[in-house]
Amino acid sequence: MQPMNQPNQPTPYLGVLHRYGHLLDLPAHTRPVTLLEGDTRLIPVPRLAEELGGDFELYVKFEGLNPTGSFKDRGMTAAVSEALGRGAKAVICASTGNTAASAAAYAARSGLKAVVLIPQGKVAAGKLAGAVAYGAQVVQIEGSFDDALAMVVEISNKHPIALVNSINPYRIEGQKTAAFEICDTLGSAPDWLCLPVGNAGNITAYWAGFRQYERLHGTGLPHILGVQAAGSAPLVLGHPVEHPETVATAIRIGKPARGEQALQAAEESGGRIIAVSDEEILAMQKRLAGEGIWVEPASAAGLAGLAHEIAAGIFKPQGKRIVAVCTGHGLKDPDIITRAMPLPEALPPRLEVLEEVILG
Ligand code: AN7
Repeated sequence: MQPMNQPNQPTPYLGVLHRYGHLLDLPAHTRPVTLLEGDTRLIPVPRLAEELGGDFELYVKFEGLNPTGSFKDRGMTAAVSEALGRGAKAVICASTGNTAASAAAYAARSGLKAVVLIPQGKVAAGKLAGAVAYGAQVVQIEGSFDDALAMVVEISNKHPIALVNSINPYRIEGQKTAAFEICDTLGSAPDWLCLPVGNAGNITAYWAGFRQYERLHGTGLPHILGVQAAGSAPLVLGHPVEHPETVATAIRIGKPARGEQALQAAEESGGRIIAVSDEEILAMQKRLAGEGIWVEPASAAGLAGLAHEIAAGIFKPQGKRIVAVCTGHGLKDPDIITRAMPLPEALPPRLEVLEEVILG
């Protein structure tokens, strides 16, 4: 008998713990909970590179393509899997929004209760809606993210509720997978990695991930450019910011929990941490959207920092391979676009009117 023609059976993708779990320091009791996060695209943006004034390779690692629309899902799959395996019944976090949505989704997936604390009035609509949709108990704190974080640390020390902020080491373990993916895609580490910095978990994890891959596979190490918003730039100023402010609400953080590690990552890698203005962040958000990549404001900060340094003549990109991490999807924060948007013109349903308007 002739064998039947089989359609191509691609290897199934089963999430970052399945793909990279052997490289992550997770306890044996870990019970994987996944939404098939990770495996995000590295999108080449040659036109943007040219506009920025250089002959160099530029890629966007678009982390907004994760299941809940941000990079947080990589660390959250690890943290919630560990909490579930240890027998936790609930998880808790403080959040500027994305961590909340991610914790809520992974808790829902594993049947755990999620409690999320957010700073009052400063969380983008898509993030709050996500946390609510996934069934989390959402509490607003009349204070900043930093106040909320101090509270969840205290309450998780007192009660059997698993803390899933990036203070939790398993968040960093899972988050390292983004660095592994970049090396696997490019065949080596890029020359530079630029990314936004808020509570500093992501930059800490990237650096740990790149170092681990260098030890294992000799993939080299990137220089890291971490970028804060000027109104929330404790790592640039060298002291905490009591009342952080920025349009990039995701990184409106005045006392980064892993600030020391962020500074160390920047220094060890031969990179730096800088600040850019809200105007520069929004301008870069617009330029990226012009490439068809809509990211939330905070996510444009890394590239805004790169653009700033090139324009100032501090950074010479020629011949380099650069990856910019865009941490969250634009859909998270639609208000930032619609707020300044004139309502689209309303027309009667007649072809000649439409022709007049679009063809002039
Ligand atoms: C889109 O969700 O801190 O430096 O509570 O949502 O690892 O904190 C979010 C942070 C960058 C900064 N981009 O990353 C939270 C939260 C986006 C973010 C950051 C965040 P970290």
